[in-house]
Amino acid sequence: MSLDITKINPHFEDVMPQEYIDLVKNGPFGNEKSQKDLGTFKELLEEHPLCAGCNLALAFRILVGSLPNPEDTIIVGSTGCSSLAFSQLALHNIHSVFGNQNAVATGLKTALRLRFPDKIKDVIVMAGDGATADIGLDMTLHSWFRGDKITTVMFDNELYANTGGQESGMSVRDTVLYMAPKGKKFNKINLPDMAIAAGCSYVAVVSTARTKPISDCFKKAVLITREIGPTYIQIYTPCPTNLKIKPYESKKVATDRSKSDYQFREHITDDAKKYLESLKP
Ligand SMILES: Cc1ncc(C[n+]2csc(CCOP(=O)(O)OP(=O)(O)O)c2C)c(N)n1
Ligand SMILES: [Mg+2]
Repeated sequence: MSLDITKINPHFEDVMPQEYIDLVKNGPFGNEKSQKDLGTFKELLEEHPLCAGCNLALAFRILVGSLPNPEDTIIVGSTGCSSLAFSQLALHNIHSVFGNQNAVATGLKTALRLRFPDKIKDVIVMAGDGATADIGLDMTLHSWFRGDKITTVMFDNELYANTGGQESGMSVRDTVLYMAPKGKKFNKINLPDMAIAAGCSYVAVVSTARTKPISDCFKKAVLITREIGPTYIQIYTPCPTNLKIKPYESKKVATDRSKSDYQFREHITDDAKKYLESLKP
């Protein structure tokens, strides 16, 4: 049914834009992809206005290229750098007011469950660290407390990038930013541990240093969310513009941090593990 919606009515084939024809013929609809396939198929996000060397853009591309069922997915975003890319995305998405993304996702998930009780409908939140862990922390935590079946992804560039470089709860202590000239005065929030305590069935910490773990962990999270409960993926996505790093060196920053204080980490509950096992052919 959902796949039928993406197909082109034969009567309109001659007037459809080539971009859309390519998406139907050689895109990810009904044809699951991974990060290793990037560059070989028509992607849902091909252009964006984010800065050169933006790690968030890289993470975003990998995520939308790894959706298990893009034709049955709605992404909820929030204000921030990522919202600039959402407008280029060939997929249903909602822009929520800054910080409200998990509350909006809860309402959406509930409505979809009632309207389509027998169908898979993946609701995925993708937002910055400020939206997720500062102004939206209440909404993030309460969606987890309620056990809402939503996947939450945070693009952690450790600052408010879009508004010129204020500190966020996710900034590292003592970091000096354009708009935090005296340095941040308290520690980085440990949101992965809070997610575990709040009842997430699966939590992963990854970075743009390596693309495969982003794809693998995200796929696991979306599948677990469907049947077991909320999941959380935190991706370190350093911002070259605010950190004053040359675009071509920004990935190296991710690599260095992934070897020190931003290492790969994964938490999975027994139920979630069993469920993933049950999906294996
Ligand atoms: C309700 C509300 N408060 C504040 C803002 C201003 N604002 C826009 S983007 C942003 C920071 C976003 O930071 P983050 O979520 O970390 O995303 P990033 O830009 O770093 O990707 C803020 C404070 C807003 N648009 N709406
Ligand atoms: Mg940010």
